[in-house]
Formats: sequence, C-alpha cells, structure tokens
Amino acid sequence: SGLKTGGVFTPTKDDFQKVYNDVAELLENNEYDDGSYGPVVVRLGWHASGTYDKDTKTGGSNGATMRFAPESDHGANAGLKTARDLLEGIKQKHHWITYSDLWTLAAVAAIQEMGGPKIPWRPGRKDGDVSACTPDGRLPDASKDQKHIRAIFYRMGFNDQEIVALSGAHALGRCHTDRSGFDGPWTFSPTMLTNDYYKLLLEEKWSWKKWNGPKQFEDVSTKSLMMLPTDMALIKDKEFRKHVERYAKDNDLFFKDFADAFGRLLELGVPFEKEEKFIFKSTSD
Ligand code: CCH
Repeated sequence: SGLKTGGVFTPTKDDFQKVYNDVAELLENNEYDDGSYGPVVVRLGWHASGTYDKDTKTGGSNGATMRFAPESDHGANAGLKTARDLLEGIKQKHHWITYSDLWTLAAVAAIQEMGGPKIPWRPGRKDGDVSACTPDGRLPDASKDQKHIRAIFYRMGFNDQEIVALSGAHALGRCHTDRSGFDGPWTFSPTMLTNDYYKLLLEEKWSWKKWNGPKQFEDVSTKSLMMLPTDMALIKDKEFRKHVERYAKDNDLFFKDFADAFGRLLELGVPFEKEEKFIFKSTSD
C-alpha cells in the first residue's frame, strides 16, 4: 500500500487496484436500467475525455471539469450525474485520488467487468477548476452524419479506424428519453461488451422508427433495438464501413483496437509525469 513520506501519500498500483475493486462492486444493481451502472460509467469517462481539442490543447479528462456548470449542464452530459454521484462514495473513501483519475479508472473497470478487454491505465490527472470548463458542442450530435463525426473525432486526433473501434462501445447501455431524447438499447446484451453492435448494424434491417421523438432507427424484425443516425452513418460511409465489416468478423481484433483507442481517449491532453501503466485484475480473473 501507499507510502507516507513527510505526510504526502504516494499511492501504489495496489492502492489503485483497491479503487478498481470498489468500483467493480458498485456496478451491478438490479434496480438500475439493465442491471448495471457499467454503461453510464463508461459514458462518463468518454464525455470527460472527448472534449479534447488537439489544436488548442484544451479539454480532455485532466481537470474533471464536468463537476461544474456550465459543463455539467451541457445537453450531451444529461444523465451523467448518476455516474458522478455513484463514484462520489469511492472518492470519499479513497480521498487521495483525483476525480479525473477516478472517473477514467472507473470507466476502465466498467469495460473490464462487462467482459471487455484489459485497458492499460496510468494515474497523473489533476483536478482543475471551473475556468477550465470546455465550451458546449465538443461532443458528437447523434442526429448528424459522417461529416460531423469526422470533424468531432479528428479534432481529438483520431482516425477513421479508431472512430469505428470506439463506436463499438454502443454494444453497451441504452438511450433514455429523459436524457438524450432517444430511446432503447443497441444490442440484446447491453451489459456485455461484444462486437454485436457491428454485426447488428450489418445483419439487421433498419428502418425509421415511427414515433414523436427524435429521428432514430429500429430493427425491422423485433423493433426492440435502436441505431442513431450517427451509428447508421458508419455503414453508409465506405471508409467507415470497411472497419465495421472487419470488427463484425473478428471480436479479438475489435477488443485489441478498442483497448488501444479507448486507452488513448482517456489520456488525451494529460501531462503525465510517468510512463508506467497498470493493468488491473478483473473480478473474474
Ligand atoms: Fe455514445 N451515446 N455516442 N459513445 N454512449 C449514448 C449512450 C452511450 C453518441 C451518442 C450517444 C460513443 C460515441 C457516440 C456510450 C459510449 C460511447 C447516447 C444515449 C447517445 C445519444 C444517452 C442517453 O440517452 O442516456 C454519438 C453521437 C457518438 C459518436 O458519434 C463513444 C465513442 C463511446 C465510448 C467509447 C455508452 C456506453 C452509452 C450508454 C450509456 C447508458 O447510460 O446506458
């Protein structure tokens, strides 16, 4: 466990593994959604990080500025208070960890606990103040097309292959009418990370859902699954589609590329002092 030198606590890998274990224990809950907080915790890590702008070097997970308005009130962050509140108990117990390290570590724990790949992670983020909040509009708008997706993710520094790999996270969780306005899950197993998102995109027939809500797709055969306009753009666009086909065929390849891209996402813009990354033990190891 951590060393105390001159009153300063220096956490070790074991201390971070304890945080991982405590997060893992909180995730399953039969009262919530599909039985797990995992998806909303992944989304918190992604939205905390996906504000990065490589040209101005602003945004990203460093700072954990989503704790403050106006960022907490940005439309894209609706519902993420659930994840932040869930993790507050962990912060109170392990007060030495920064919110920015905690949120990203929790996203790694959620991916691993939902059957996904190991995501190497390292500490070093510092919490900022309200002045570092990013302007609204840095996260993707689900009603848009491939041009918008590219503009948003290229700004973070990702390429087409990485955009498609990251999008596979939509195997997890669901849309909520009281958060984004959209409704429903993408896959039949929303608490397990698999390449089903890509398979369903290619294999199901999708049509516009007839309802009063925002424009979204539903699967023709069961009408119980959904795709956003931005999800469908990944098979309409030839360059994106190539990667959807690769990942639909090969779950190992998806896991490898997802782990690389998601690990990088969580590190965008962070001035780390140390190179060493930790690979956490999953509960099932
Ligand atoms: Fe996403 N996502 N996402 N998404 N997302 C939503 C939910 C989740 C977009 C829009 C939405 C990524 C990329 C995109 C998750 C992870 C990732 C919702 C529903 C919308 C809308 C929110 C609600 O109503 O609760 C758009 C647009 C893009 C890209 O163009 C990426 C990248 C990731 C992670 C790597 C996860 C997980 C969820 C489920 C959350 C939950 O609460 O179940």
